[in-house]
Amino acid sequence: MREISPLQKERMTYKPKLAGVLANGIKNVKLTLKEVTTSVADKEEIKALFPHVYGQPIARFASKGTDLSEEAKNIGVILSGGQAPGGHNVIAGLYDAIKTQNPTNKLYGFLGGPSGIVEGNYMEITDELMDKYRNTGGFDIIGSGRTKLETESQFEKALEICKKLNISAIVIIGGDDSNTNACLLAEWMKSKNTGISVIGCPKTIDGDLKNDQIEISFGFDTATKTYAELIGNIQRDANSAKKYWHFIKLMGRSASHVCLEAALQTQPNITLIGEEVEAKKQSLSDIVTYMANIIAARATKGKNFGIALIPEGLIEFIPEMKVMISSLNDLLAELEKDNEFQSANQQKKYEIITSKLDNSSANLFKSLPSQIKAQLLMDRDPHGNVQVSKIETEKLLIEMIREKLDEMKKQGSYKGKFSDQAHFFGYEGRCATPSNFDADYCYSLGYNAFALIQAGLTGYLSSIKNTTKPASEWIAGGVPLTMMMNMEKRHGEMKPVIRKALVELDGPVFKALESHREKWALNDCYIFPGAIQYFGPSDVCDITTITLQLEQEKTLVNV
Ligand code: FBP
Repeated sequence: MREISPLQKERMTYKPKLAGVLANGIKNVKLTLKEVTTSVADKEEIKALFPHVYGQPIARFASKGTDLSEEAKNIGVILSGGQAPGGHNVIAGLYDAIKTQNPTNKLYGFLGGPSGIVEGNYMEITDELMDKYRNTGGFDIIGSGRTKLETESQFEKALEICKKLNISAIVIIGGDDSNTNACLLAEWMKSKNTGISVIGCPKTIDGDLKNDQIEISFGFDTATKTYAELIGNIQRDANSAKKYWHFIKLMGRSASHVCLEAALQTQPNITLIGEEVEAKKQSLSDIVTYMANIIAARATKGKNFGIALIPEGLIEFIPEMKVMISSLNDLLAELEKDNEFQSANQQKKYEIITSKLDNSSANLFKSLPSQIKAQLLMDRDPHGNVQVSKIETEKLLIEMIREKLDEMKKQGSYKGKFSDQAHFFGYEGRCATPSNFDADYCYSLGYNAFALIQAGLTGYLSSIKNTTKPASEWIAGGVPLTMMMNMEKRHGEMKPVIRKALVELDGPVFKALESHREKWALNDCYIFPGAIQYFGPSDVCDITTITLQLEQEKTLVNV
């Protein structure tokens, strides 16, 4: 039997492209420090919490000059949070950078996410190990986890292990919450004069870790292309059988970027965008009416089938739900140590909850089907987030739409047949083989992280810009982590966190959807993107997401 697939074997030989400025190695790189920065909000609180790393300048590398340190260094690396295609290539870029600089440098991987550094679980990354994982999806080289790093004792344990392994820098590959960890660790390490720097790399399929300096988080490109392939396949199926309405929930904990990008790639009949629902103050019943009306309008044309995309984070954007979930978060944090609540059966828990919520939230909670109630009460993740991937919004909507259509049938405004299929695409895309874009981008992010370390920086996020251009024109540098922070309520307390980038309703990406969706609702304008291509013409293999193109070029490319 095979040990690896033919594609994986071939893919291992792929040489990722490196950002132009880094292509001759970091010995030929010069650092420029730009303007000083402030946090996106809550400046005084963030400054007080991060006095040693707050307000640092944006860093840029130029290719002429040799002012980075040539000191040999051991580095530790952590993969943190949800998997995203390309994580192994960040490690490969980092590994190649440190070994090129000095073959005696060592790279240690902490196992199972941030808990690895606290518990002292690690392995040395060797040539043999690294070569097995180049250009592959997943985080399985060292594993990942969601442990929150925030206590003095965790930081002390991290320092202890760094001293033992002679580690002078830690690279944390993660999303907003993981890079909040990175910032807290950087601050602590600097405050204690440990000489250990901490650098982050922007990961998340959700696409919500971006700003003027970070054009895209890695994994978004591959994950959305994978979902778009699956949606396209379902569209073909729906268009062939003409008998089902497919409701497809797409991952993305909060922001609807994944859903929006997948919609632009596939042109389905209905696309919900959480941020729009919030801005228009739409209730659950408004959403159901909107969807039912499209279903009814298609039925009048004899089309009892269609495709609806639903963002995973929708539920938290519906104003009434948002209020209820926020009260639930506070309540659950309060009830965490309440023995009566913790030992109660599910029915009793619902009663305790409804007795403590205000009237409108209590009534909304009561009106939900019991499986949704149970899903809403599940444990928050270690960063205090509701685990939206476990809430079956697509099924909730189907149930409510069915009831609405029955009502409309009685009133004579719907004469069709409604048969549904529910899907959730999330985990299917998080470990896909990275696209050429993610393979190259990630490799550059990792390589660049080492340049930031050798430039003596700490509390920075690795930044590669100009990414819609060929890699030879990519710009490398670093963004201070405090620049992206604000204060948010987590587990019932105000905490410093990196602010998520939500879909901008006046931006070119949402506008592209808005200007086409009426046509896509009634006519079948489906696009079938097919599988990601790794070999072949560049305009098929190297093309970036529509989101990135529209955001960077501000033109309606390909739509
Ligand atoms: P990150 O923010 O850590 O990248 O994870 C994002 C995500 O994939 C979300 O889209 C999803 O809601 C969540 O992770 C699922 O978490 P888990 O892997 O713990 O089930």
